[in-house]
Amino acid sequence: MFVHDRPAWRLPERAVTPEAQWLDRRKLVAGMMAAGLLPAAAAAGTAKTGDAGPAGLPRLDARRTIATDETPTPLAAVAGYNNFYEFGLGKDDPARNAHRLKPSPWTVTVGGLVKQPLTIDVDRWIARAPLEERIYRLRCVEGWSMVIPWVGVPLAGLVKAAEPLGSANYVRFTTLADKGQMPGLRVPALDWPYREGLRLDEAMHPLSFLAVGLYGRRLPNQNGAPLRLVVPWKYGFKSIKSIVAIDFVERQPKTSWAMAQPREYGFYSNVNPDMPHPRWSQATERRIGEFRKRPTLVFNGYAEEVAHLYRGMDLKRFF
Ligand SMILES: Nc1nc2c(c(=O)[nH]1)N[C@H]1C(S)=C(S)[C@@H](COP(=O)(O)O)O[C@H]1N2
Ligand SMILES: [Mo]
Repeated sequence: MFVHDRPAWRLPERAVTPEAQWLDRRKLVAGMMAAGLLPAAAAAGTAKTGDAGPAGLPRLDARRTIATDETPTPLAAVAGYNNFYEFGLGKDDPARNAHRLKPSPWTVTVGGLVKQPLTIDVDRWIARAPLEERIYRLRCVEGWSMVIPWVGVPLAGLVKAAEPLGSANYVRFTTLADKGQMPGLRVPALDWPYREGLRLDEAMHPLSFLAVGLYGRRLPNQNGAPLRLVVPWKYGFKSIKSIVAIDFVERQPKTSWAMAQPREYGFYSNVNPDMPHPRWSQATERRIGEFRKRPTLVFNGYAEEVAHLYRGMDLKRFF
C-alpha cells in the first residue's frame, strides 16, 4: 500500500474533492445545498482556462488541484502537433483526420479481475464527476515536451470503484480500433488495437489521471477524445487515447510499443535522462515553442512523488 503525505504539487486539501465522493458527488452537493451548507456557486467549481479552450467543444467546470510554474504550451500546438497513429504517422495528421472519430456516445468497459465490473457512459459520467484541472508536463520519447492543462479525474477513483481482486496486479488499457473512423488502421504501423498497461500501484498513484478535457473544454479528438490516460512521469506513449476498455489482469500485459520494438520501448517507460534510447540520447528535450533544449528531469520532474514505486528495481533492466 502506498502512503502519501501532502506532496509539493498538491494544493491545500480544501481545494480538492475527496476521491471517495466522485461517484456520488452530485447527490452529495445537492444534499448539502438543500441543507444550506453550501452556496449554490460552490457546486459549479471554477474553470480557469476555459476561455482559451478548443472552440466549439463543451466547457467543463473544474477546480485546479495541481499546477506548475511553467507556462502551458499554446493550444494551437497542444491540438495541432500530435501522435495518434490511428489517424496517421505525421504530427499534423491527427488534427487533419480525427474529425472522423465519433466520441459521443461512448462506452468504456471496466472488467477482468474485479468485484464490480462497470460499463461507463462517458457523457453521463463526465456530467457528474468532480473534475479537476491539472497542469502536467508531457514528454515524448522522441525528445519534445509540452505543458498541458488537463481536465479529468484521478484514475485511482475508478480503480477503487471496480474493486480489483487480490489477484489483479496490472491494469490493461485498450484504444478503439474502428477502420471506419480511424484511417491509420490500414497501415500496420502497430499491432492494433493500441494497448497500454500499468502496474496496479502505478494506476493507484494520485498523479495518474484520466483526462476528458484540456484548456477547460472537452478533449479535441486528436488528443484522445473522449477519455485518455495521462501518466506524467512516463513517456507520452503510455498516455493511451480514446480508451474503450480497462481490464485488471494478473500478468504484465503486452503494450503496443514494447510489442513493436521490444529493445527500444519497455513496459515501464519511465522518463529517464540517464537511460539513452538505443538510437538517441534522452538527456535533453525541446519544449514545443522554445528554441533552446532543456535538460530532461528524472521521472519528468515527478521523482519526489513517484520514485518510491521503483525502489529496489534496476531501471536499466526494467526500462
Ligand atoms: N491510441 C493511441 N494513443 C496514443 C498514441 C497513439 O498513437 N495511439 N500515441 C502516444 C504518444 S507516442 C504520445 S507522445 C501521446 C501524445 O499525446 P498528445 O498528442 O495529446 O500530445 O499520445 C500517446 N497515446
Ligand atoms: Mo510519444
